[in-house]
Amino acid sequence: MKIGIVCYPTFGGSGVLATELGIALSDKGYEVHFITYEQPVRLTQGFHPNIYFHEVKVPTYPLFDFPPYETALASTMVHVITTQQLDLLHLHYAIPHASAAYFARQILRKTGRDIPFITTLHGTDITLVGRESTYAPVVTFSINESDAITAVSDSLKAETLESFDIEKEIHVIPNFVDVKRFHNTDKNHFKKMLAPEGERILVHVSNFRSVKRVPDVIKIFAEVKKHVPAKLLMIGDGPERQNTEELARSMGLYSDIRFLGKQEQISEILSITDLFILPSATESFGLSALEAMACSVPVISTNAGGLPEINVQGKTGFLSDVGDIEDMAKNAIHILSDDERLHQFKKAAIAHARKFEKQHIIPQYEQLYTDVIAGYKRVVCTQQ
Ligand code: GMT
Repeated sequence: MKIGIVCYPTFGGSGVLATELGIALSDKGYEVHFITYEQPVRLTQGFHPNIYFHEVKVPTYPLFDFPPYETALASTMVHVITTQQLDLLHLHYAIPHASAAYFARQILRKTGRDIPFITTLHGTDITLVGRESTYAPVVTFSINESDAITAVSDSLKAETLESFDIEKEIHVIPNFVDVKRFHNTDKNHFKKMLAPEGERILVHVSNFRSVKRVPDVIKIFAEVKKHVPAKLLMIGDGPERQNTEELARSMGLYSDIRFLGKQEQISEILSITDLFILPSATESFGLSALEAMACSVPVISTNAGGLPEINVQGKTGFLSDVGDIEDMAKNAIHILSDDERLHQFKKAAIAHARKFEKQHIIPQYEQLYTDVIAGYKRVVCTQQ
């Protein structure tokens, strides 16, 4: 089967998941064609003979204050589907991928070709951006035109049905983790460099957008440090980074916090981590927390969106209301202040993460691809 995967190539969760899915499918013998504007970040590690990358080029022109990416994407889809004879398109993040795919399919139908497409909803395409009135009519239409719709959590499915007039079934296929790559390895020499006095290491990973409430991480850390010797590693980059660094400085914490920017070898950092902090205002799933759990790291998070589906209260970590810094700090101190308790939380975190191992989840996508292609052929035949 030849599958086209359309995604954002950046460090955001939807692009990471799409790339991991493409790699897993290629390992199983599928031919995978990524269509996006840059080489996806996780695709830069290792060579995959079954994977192709087709760059979407958006030519500039003095008239274009906003270069028309969606038009360039639809045209690239048409070229790739035609020349590579793809069987299916799988779109990650609805905007603008689903509407571009609808457009490409209309063009292809004029030439007698046809192809089904599946849209996977990831989060902010539904919970924040997609429901804005400037986008909502196109998002609703193009989701409904998809031959199948998936959401990464029960919570995201419920939010989609609440916010949009959806006429089709939404299949929940949770995100997954590759435990061969995300597992705890011995990096004690590295730990000694970052925490020479044996301090606990706390980590936050995100794209530093306001939805992640990154300043809350600093405030939680300030409370933790009053009770437990600790260091904080901040991984990722984005619009809130500067504010957050300023906050850390103004609170006199800068020497105990390292802002490491975008990192590719996250599992090495997670291997020396004692606690993962994710205080998001909304989070459809929380892939970064699952990757931390796979490396035996317990999680302090909010109870927003799909987080209760991966973080188990009192077992793999704790969940608090959005903005309740005091409660998150109290729970962090509870986990970190006792070696044996920390050990139990670490064991529970990895055990729960294993339920989301890629070999349990990839077959669900494979089955959906087979069903969609079979259903699509039947519909096309009866229409002829
Ligand atoms: O918030 C991000 O990290 C990026 C965003 C995206 O769509 O690229 O992530 C969303 O998709 C991830 C993969 O399915 C989920 O794990 C994240 O929870 C989700 N982010 C939000 O809902 C805020």
